[in-house]
Amino acid sequence: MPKRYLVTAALPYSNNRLHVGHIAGAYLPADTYVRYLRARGHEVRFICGSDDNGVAIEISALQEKTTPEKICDHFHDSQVRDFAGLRIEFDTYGGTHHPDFVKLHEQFSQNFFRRIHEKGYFTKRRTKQLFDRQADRFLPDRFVRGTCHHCGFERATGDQCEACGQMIEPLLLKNPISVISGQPAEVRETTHWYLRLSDFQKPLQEWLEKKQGQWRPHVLNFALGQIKQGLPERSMTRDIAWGIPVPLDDPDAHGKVLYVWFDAPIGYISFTAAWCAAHEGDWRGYEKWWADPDTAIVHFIGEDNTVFHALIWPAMLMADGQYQLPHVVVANNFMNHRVAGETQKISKSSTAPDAPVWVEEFLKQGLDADRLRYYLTRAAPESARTAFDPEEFIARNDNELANTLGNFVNRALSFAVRFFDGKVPDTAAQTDADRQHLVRAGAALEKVGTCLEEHKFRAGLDELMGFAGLCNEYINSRAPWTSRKNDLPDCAAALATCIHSIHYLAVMAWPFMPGTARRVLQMLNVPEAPIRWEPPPALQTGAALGQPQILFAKLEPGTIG
Ligand code: B3M
Ligand code: ZN
Repeated sequence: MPKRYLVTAALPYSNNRLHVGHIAGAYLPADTYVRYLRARGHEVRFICGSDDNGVAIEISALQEKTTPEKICDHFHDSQVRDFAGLRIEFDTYGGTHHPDFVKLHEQFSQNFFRRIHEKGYFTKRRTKQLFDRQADRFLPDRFVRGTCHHCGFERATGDQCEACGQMIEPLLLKNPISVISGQPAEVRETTHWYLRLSDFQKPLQEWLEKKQGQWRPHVLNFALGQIKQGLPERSMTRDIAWGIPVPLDDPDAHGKVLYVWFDAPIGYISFTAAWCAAHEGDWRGYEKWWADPDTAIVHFIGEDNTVFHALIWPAMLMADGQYQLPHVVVANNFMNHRVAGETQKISKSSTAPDAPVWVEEFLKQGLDADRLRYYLTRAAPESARTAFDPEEFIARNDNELANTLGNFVNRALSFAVRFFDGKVPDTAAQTDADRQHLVRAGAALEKVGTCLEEHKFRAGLDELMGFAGLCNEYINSRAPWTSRKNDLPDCAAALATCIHSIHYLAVMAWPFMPGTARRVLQMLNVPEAPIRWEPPPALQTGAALGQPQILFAKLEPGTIG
């Protein structure tokens, strides 16, 4: 039954270039999933955009001696280019402070805050906060660093510990240091509005427990573990200048902005509304996606965003009570980088600026983006951290894409050009082996589909490549190069079966490698039409095929630095 899906991928902060860890973590699996859902005939909106507000952007602007607007502008555009280069195609790519989106976004965020406030779920509290005397400003979130009070990691930021993933209570950080001046931070008083997450502990737990068996265990275990420890109240306002003003008629709110993690997920909603305004003439169309239980909301995120998407955002949604809760939160772990036999974290400070793990740098090399999509799905950190390994990238490209998938396609189609005048051969002499092979093709299509349905992208690609392997075995065992000399009808039937399998491969490859799927369809001379996830019909005997090309050339060692 066709259904409606609203799929989101985490909003990347607009203060950094995208790297393969981001792509493998959230954007590529989301794009793969969306392509599959569409091929199944579902109605889908795929929403993303830049996360423009908050402390991270303000710090970048301070460091670069420029304005937050300029930083956002620059990186928003770079993100748009990177996604396009990788064929990751959102319906809309918004930005929480982008000129085309900020007005709606501000309205949605402020109304959301006001409604929760009216319902009494915030506690206004005068509290102590870390302060930088030299810079004369408070130090929220990432403006401060220190030793994690959970695990002892020494460079934890004041919002979340990178090592253990847990939320940080900045006042509990040991040896807190200001990121602006490098000086030890001191403590001063200020006022903030805290969301009482503890009010939602029970409903969150009940909701999450119902997701057992459907969500990845590491997401559920993490979220349920946090609930067990007890959810602290979290301040939803900040003492910084860049962001969305706190919409309260209260002198204490003056000069404060919403916490970026309050407004960012609301971006998913406001960008949907912006899409509706631009394409349907009425922003209110977003309700069909957000308030109608016939729509399944699916969030793709990286592991460090789990606490926000599995606990805080659902608590906000429960407090507000107007929208649906997420149907699934799909989280991947981090992807590191293997350099000279060592595993390193990918980051601006430790990764070479021209390393191929930066999407922009990868694309500069002129390699087909599908090779990267393939590798990143093959090495996807679905249940544990993995690493981008340039040597493995080349080996998989050569052994799998070139030798297994590309070789089969090329062998079969070149043979048809040489000996069947570039036309689809006759199937009249089809054998049991041919029929069985097509049964296997149908089964593979179904298995890949089930994997994608269950967000098992790696396993889905394994199935696809398993079938490509069977195709090679099949053509070897049917040996059309032999039957050509002594049994032409048999040769024709075998080759027609190969061509039919290639059509299956194109359908299965579409979610993973859309450019490749298109090229294969061109080689089959099948007209461009939306891909449908169903067994493709046999091409007509005598129909002209297109021009075969090498699908994937092998790569020289060292191509990917
Ligand atoms: N910008 C964090 C990140 O990029 C954050 C995601 C927001 S999703 C609403 O890791
Ligand atoms: Zn920690």
